[in-house]
Amino acid sequence: MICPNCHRQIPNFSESCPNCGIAIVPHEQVGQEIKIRRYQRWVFYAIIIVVFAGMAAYAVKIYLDNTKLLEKITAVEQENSKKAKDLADKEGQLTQKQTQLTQLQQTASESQKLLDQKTEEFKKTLEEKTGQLSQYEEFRVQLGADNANVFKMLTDLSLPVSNNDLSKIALADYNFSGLDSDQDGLSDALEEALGTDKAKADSDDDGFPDKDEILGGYNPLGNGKLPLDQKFSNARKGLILLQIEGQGQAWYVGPKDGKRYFLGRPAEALKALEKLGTAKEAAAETSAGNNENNIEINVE
Ligand SMILES: [Ca+2]
Ligand SMILES: [Ca+2]
Ligand SMILES: [Ca+2]
Repeated sequence: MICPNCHRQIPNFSESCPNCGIAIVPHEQVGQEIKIRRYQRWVFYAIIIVVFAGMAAYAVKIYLDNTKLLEKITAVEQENSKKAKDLADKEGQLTQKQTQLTQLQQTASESQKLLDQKTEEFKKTLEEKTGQLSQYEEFRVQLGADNANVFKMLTDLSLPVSNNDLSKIALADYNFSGLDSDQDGLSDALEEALGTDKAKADSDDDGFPDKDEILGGYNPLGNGKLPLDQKFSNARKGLILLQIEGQGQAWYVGPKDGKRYFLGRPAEALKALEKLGTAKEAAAETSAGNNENNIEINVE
């Protein structure tokens, strides 16, 4: 056999080279060694393949996971987009509701304002009526015993009236006679009831006498016309009105012409009624217990 180191001939089955001294390995041992080495190589290859396969599988898994994650993210984004749209819609509706609420609040505020105004007007009217009633009561208390019966008849038949309402009814050319200090054709008593100056024929110095102005429908105490109201007058036809803001002067509203006829103060009123027509019958009806606020008097 040949030494594998010094390549010289050596005896078969030598355990070492007699020339160079290197240990000689037998052929069987070499074959075994080669088998082991091959086996190890295949194991190494197998490990490498397994590792690569594992890495590839892991990469595929990561890829699939990523794909799923991306799908989930896309779905979530779509859902978020939908929710954002819903939110925008809700905000739009909320804005609309707020606008409606503001409008309702404005309407409520206006209604409240109107209510306050009406309440205020009602209070004012109530105060006026209360004032008129107290004046009326005061006037009743001031009346003397002589006037009591006449007054009772008048109050049973009459309605209280304010000066303002009285001015809405046209004046009839009747009962102007009596003491006339300023000689303007209107008696002092009538001028007291009308509010004109009984010492001046032309109370407002406009060149037109009081009588001409008042019978013509003009204001004898200033510019313009009287606030005549035919509807108001018509509603009071046939009634006796008692002027509670003055001295209790009585007026009769003609049932035909709707004008007011001066009856004078309570004591004088009965005479005036007698002159007008059927005051006696009216008084008799009153004493008999008939309290209707309307009597028939013929006005010629
Ligand atoms: Ca006069
Ligand atoms: Ca006068
Ligand atoms: Ca005048």
